[in-house]
Amino acid sequence: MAKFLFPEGFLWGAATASYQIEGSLDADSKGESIWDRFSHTKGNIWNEETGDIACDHYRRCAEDVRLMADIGLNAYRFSISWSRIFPQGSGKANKKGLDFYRRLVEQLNSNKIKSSVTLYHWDLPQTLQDKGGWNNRDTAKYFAEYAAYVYANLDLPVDMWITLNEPWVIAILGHAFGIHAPGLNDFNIALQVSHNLLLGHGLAVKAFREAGRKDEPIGITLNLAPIQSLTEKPADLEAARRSDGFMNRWFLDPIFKGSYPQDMVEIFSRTFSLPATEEGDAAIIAEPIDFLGINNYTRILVEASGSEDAFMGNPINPPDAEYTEMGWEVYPQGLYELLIRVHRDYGPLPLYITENGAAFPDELKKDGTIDDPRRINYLQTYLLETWKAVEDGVPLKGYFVWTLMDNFEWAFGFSKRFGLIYVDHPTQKRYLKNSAHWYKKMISRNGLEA
Ligand code: IFM
Repeated sequence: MAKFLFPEGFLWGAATASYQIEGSLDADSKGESIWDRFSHTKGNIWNEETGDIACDHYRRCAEDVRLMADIGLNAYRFSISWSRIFPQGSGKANKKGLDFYRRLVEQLNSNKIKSSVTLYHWDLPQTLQDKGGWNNRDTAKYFAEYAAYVYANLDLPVDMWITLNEPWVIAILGHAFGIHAPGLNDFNIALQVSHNLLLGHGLAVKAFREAGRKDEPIGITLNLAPIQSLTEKPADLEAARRSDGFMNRWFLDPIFKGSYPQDMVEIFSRTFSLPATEEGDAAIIAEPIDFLGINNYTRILVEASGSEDAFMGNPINPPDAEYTEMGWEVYPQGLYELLIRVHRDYGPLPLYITENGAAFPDELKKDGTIDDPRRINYLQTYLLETWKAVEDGVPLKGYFVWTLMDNFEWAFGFSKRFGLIYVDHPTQKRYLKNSAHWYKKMISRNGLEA
């Protein structure tokens, strides 16, 4: 049997996000977030579900850290809920909110699990949304102030800091497609939001350097996908190039090259208003970072849409491919392609896969087991491609499965199970799936056997 071992010190983790697991929606003076508001608005979420209780992780945190230790994770990525720390978004801080995360980091540290802290995974304080949310440039400044408070007061060693999770999703799904909070449908706003998010990221990185948390790295997590053209026809190739500009380069270029991609500026400006910017923004956004976090689940295959001004091709779902419960094509070789490309075009800098995983319809058997071979196969094949990328020189330092436990999958409520741990939501009982046992073995070998 061949072995595919990863470099020593490689991080093997799982990831979560505050709103998806914590519950305790107003405990210890937490303020309302846009996801509280959005999920309580009829028609937004499958089966009218909400994150009010979610996995009750706010109260079951110690048990959950024990489960992480059982699986053998050496890293855990979680996010801080801004409205626990600043219930009104800014102004007076709520010490009790931060205490929860301090306890969590303490428990992780004492279990030798490295902590990866995301400062923003989508749950903006509602009071800031009432002032325009991310469409308001001031939100970037409030974000940096909140971040600075956390840097100064989460006074325990933290292993990695991540400013934002998936700004593309925040801007586009939340402000152009209306399927995520705050539920807007305006592409002009989405473009402005993308800029303000990037600005908030840059300001938070600057504040981090000023906070003097030496030896702790900071970066950002982007959702990236390899984009492929259905054919070699010039129109399809052009559609793929634009789709890549929209999905990937619109965020990568300003962060790593100091400017928005010129082709996309030109294409967007045919139909939309470009974001309002101020002098100095580009330099703030390009403030150097220590690593890039990549979330990847699938590839995007496109053909030309027929419209001259389209910024995205028509997506194609090959009929003979395998799909996850989200309808996402299982395409492991795309992760290899993506890692090589990001390293080539934006490196050299350490990379992490901060999310990768799959939802499948899992079934809890009477004996408390969950047999999830398709998830194991997904993880195994994606990790094999990851291994190849490392062999070919990509400085990848860690991998986080999405997700630790079945949780609130945004507009899909609890209907999609991505977890290594099965959560029976009515009882909140947790059960390790076979994939968790598989992951544990893989971590103990520091690699795959195939
Ligand atoms: O659940 C989400 C997560 O919050 C962000 N990345 C994608 C995951 C699966 O949809």
